[in-house]
Amino acid sequence: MVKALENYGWFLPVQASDFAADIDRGLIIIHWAMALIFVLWGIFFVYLLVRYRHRDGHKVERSHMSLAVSMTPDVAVLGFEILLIAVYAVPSWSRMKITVPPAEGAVQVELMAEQFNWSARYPGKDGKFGRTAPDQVDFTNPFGIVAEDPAGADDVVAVNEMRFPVDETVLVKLTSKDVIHSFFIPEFRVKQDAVPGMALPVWFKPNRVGEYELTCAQLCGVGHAIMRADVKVEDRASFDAWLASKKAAEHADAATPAAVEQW
Ligand SMILES: [Cu+2]
Repeated sequence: MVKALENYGWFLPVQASDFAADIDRGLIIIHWAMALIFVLWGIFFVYLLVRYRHRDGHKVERSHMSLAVSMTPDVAVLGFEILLIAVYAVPSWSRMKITVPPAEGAVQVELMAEQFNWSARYPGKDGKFGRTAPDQVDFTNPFGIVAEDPAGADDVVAVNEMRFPVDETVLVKLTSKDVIHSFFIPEFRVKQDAVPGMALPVWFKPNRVGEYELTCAQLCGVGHAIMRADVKVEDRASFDAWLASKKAAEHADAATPAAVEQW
């Protein structure tokens, strides 16, 4: 079980990917700006209440403020928002969502969401995913990996468990088997809907060794709340050892049919 709660304090969760600081910068700028606007408007409002309060001998009078003066706060807020979109939001969005890193050199993972599990597939030592076929899908083969394809022989499948080597770019191919789910690792500040019929790229570079939690962020049915996976970021050697152990366990399972039959 994940010690993910340790990653949360009074403010934002710990930053565990290269995107985190950038996302947090936006959140912090927007919150401080909103707090400032809230306080300034509050002061102005109280000033008006006092300045124009009811007093004997004073009558309501219309006065005319020039349009330029009355529009100044609105124009200032609008200008700030345009600046935020142009200077911060668009470049960050482009970096995080539009510019897909090349698959070569990245840790590739296929991640399939379904009610209510996350199945991950790693390509194994050859770096190639084996062919899949829908008629091969069963409980022990969630991706339907075709046994005859040599590229698939070393593929590693993990259910509700993902690991990533630290400081390496991870490229996830995200799919869904049934309804819309959403891939969300708060500490990475990465979120992406998993849409049936689409294979969507998600990428990030975990930069903090630790344990995290992948949660489904899209209400997807009665088991939504338990749709989660353990995520561990570790050094390269531990990651490779984990892949090898998963593969060994798979072979052991296949060698003892009883392990399968008990399901
Ligand atoms: Cu879900």
